[in-house]
Amino acid sequence: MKSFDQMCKRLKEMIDLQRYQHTLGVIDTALRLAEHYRVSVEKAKIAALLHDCAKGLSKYHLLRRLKGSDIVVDDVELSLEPLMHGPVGAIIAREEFGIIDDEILRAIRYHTTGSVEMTLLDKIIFIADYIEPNRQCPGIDEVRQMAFIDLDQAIILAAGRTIIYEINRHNPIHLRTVQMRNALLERVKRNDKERL
Ligand code: DGI
Ligand code: FE
Ligand code: FE
Repeated sequence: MKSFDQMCKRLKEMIDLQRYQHTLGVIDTALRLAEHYRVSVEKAKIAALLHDCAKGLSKYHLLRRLKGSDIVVDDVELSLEPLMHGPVGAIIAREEFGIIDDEILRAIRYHTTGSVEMTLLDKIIFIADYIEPNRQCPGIDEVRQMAFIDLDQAIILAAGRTIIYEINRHNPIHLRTVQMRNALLERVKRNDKERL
């Protein structure tokens, strides 16, 4: 594995400056969340650094990377370019950055759609990506505050906003985005009942 500085240098050559600045924001936010929720800050730092490493690739190169890899994607992921950079990012993190830690690789793999059974690290990368300081969208401050109070509620808010946004643009919603939200709603409901 390369040193963190070497990885930063390599990443800078792969994505544009704006994406790199977004990445620095995600690292900063992910580190604060990792400390707050007592997750490995080392893993959070690397997953955040590499989460968008495939974002600069064209559809042709995304597809080429997927072909011949052992990462399986479904038809919706294949049909929507924005959904391909997570899986391909995990491939590049492993093949070009030498990351072998499965927890880091899956956090990168699922950072756009989420998944039904998310680890704490998955959740931290998912929400850090959404709330990092360079991001601006209506209602984001509510998600920013919620992220440090209840991670599941924050993801429910973020996923809900993404789903509404994509539906308004007549885009398909990935099943995993919906399944993640359903699973978290169920979990929050269970926790509320237990507290009564
Ligand atoms: O790569 P980023 O811009 O930092 O953020 P991201 O990886 O979370 O998301 C990339 C895009 O994917 C973003 O515009 C939201 C979109 N997206 C997430 N889930 C879905 C989706 N788009 C569609 N059509 N369906 C989804 O389920
Ligand atoms: Fe992304
Ligand atoms: Fe991102």
